[in-house]
Amino acid sequence: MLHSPLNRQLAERHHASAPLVAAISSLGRAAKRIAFELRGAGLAGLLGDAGTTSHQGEAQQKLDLHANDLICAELRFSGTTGIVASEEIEQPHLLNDTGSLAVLIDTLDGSSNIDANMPVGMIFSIYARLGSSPSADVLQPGCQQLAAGYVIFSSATVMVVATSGRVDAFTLCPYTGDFLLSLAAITTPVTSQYYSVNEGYAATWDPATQQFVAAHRIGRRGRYVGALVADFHRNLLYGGLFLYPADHSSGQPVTKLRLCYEGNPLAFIAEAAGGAGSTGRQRLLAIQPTNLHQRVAIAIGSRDDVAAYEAALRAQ
Ligand code: AHM
Ligand code: MG
Repeated sequence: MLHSPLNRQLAERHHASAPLVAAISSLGRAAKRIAFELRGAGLAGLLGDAGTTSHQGEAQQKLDLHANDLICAELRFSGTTGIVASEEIEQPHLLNDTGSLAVLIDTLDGSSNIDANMPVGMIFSIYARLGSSPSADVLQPGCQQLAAGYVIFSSATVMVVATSGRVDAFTLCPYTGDFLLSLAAITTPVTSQYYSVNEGYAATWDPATQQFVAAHRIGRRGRYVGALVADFHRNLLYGGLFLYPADHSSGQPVTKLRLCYEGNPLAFIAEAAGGAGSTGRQRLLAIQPTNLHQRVAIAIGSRDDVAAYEAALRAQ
């Protein structure tokens, strides 16, 4: 039923457990705060670099750090999240001893776009804790996710939530402050007229990727915001193939996007909507992560388009 509130929809249609509902609701509360703060960030002096670098040596935006604090505080308050891991912190943190869930967060993906008032997103991935150690809790293959989702902060703030077999979108209602069901049981087209890739890097790709993109683009339309959640969201709704291939210019493949924070949650959502997620050579959700912050090549979106890319790499 459209306009059903987030909690009710999760319990009734996703059959989510009470701890899972509590964790996703707390992410929703954090998202409301972040949406509010993003609107006033330019006035409050919250834009720009924080002057710090992440454990991976990347410049952190003030809002990256602020959003990370807000999300961790809400997850701690939920009580059901035991462990949190995020792009902004090196090691997983223990939030609640008794919490049964591990939550992985890309706090503000595409944050370098904030100063230009472009869309940004928060991505989340939720697992049942295994209980042996925090690193075991967060280093599970993506196919073990209980739920995954993202929030896109754009002209509207929309949270997309997937559990296995169901994807729903909830729009933050500006009148009531609730996330209300706005698209139910989303399915993504199996093939599409759109592709999303940063073609400025074409010379750095392996020859098979270069040839594939050169052929695939003919008769299709390119759409690339450069903010993953925005590119993924558009492709989820209208169909499309998002690619972020490895850069081979140094002789070794170098990839950018993270398996645990970006690849796995988005692949879980894509698969739940009838799409696919791959490195080009293997299913993303089948990878056993070895490092929380490891990076992968990503091909994600319409099922037949992802399969065509995989076939092109196999034929190399
Ligand atoms: P970030 O985690 O530093 O924000 O970088 C991730 C972003 C993604 O949102 C986007 O898909 C990608 O970087 C764009 O990269 P590029 O500008 O190299 O095309
Ligand atoms: Mg990111």
